[in-house]
Amino acid sequence: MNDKRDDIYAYNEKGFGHFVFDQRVVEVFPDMIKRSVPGYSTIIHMVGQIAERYAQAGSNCYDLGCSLGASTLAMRHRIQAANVRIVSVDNSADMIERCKLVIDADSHDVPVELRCEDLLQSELNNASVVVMNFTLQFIAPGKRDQLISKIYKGMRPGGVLVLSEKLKFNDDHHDQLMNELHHYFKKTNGYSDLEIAKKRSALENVLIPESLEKHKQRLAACGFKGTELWFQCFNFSSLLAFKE
Ligand code: GEK
Repeated sequence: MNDKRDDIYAYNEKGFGHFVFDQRVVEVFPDMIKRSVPGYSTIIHMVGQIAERYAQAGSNCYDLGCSLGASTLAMRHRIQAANVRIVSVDNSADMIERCKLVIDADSHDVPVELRCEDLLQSELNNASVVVMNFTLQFIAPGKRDQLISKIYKGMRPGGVLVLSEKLKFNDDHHDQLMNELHHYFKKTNGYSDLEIAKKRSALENVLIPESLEKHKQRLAACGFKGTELWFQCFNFSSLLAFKE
């Protein structure tokens, strides 16, 4: 499929406003995320593999902050267990509307329920697999403990949470280095210095990264056991957290 190219910050003079997941972003989202998040396609592919391994018969698999349903489809195409339902949640009506078209165009038979809801209000139960791919970073830091705790409580024993996040590093020098390497990644993917600077400014106080240590400490405090970092490229990471 030919993704529409993300040029939102190339021309738009109003590009310095806060970043929102609106129709304009929906139009270019697949291109935007692939050219902005190192390892995105690998993570999506592995989400399918992880879901195949961990989905339990008669359980729910969640895609929290589903955007256009990339993780939803990766899970849907790989899940083998019987009577599994995928629940995909996003609070952007524009995202959910387009996601519905994507899911409707896909013929796999695992049922998918789309919900336009705030994750902080959304119900979660009987879950064997929960995917939160680059979404916790958009939740207010003061609400993150309660969200992770709710996810833990809604999971079955033997279940897994896949938590992908942009990271901040405690060492300022390393943090700077990782940001520079990320920006160079974007530059080699065709974004100009001006586009990168504008997007960075738009995401200020909207995408709030935390350190790996902070994520591990929160997951452990909420009850998860054996949290493992399974993917990292510069300041982009993905963790597996297990419920015993
Ligand atoms: C992917 N997982 O392609 N409640 C529900 N959804 C939210 C909330 C909230 N409180 N806050 C933000 N979102 C996807 C990519 S994008 C990541 C996820 C990115 C939603 C928001 O509307 C957006 O669709 C998604 O979280 C984050 O693997 O763009 O960097």
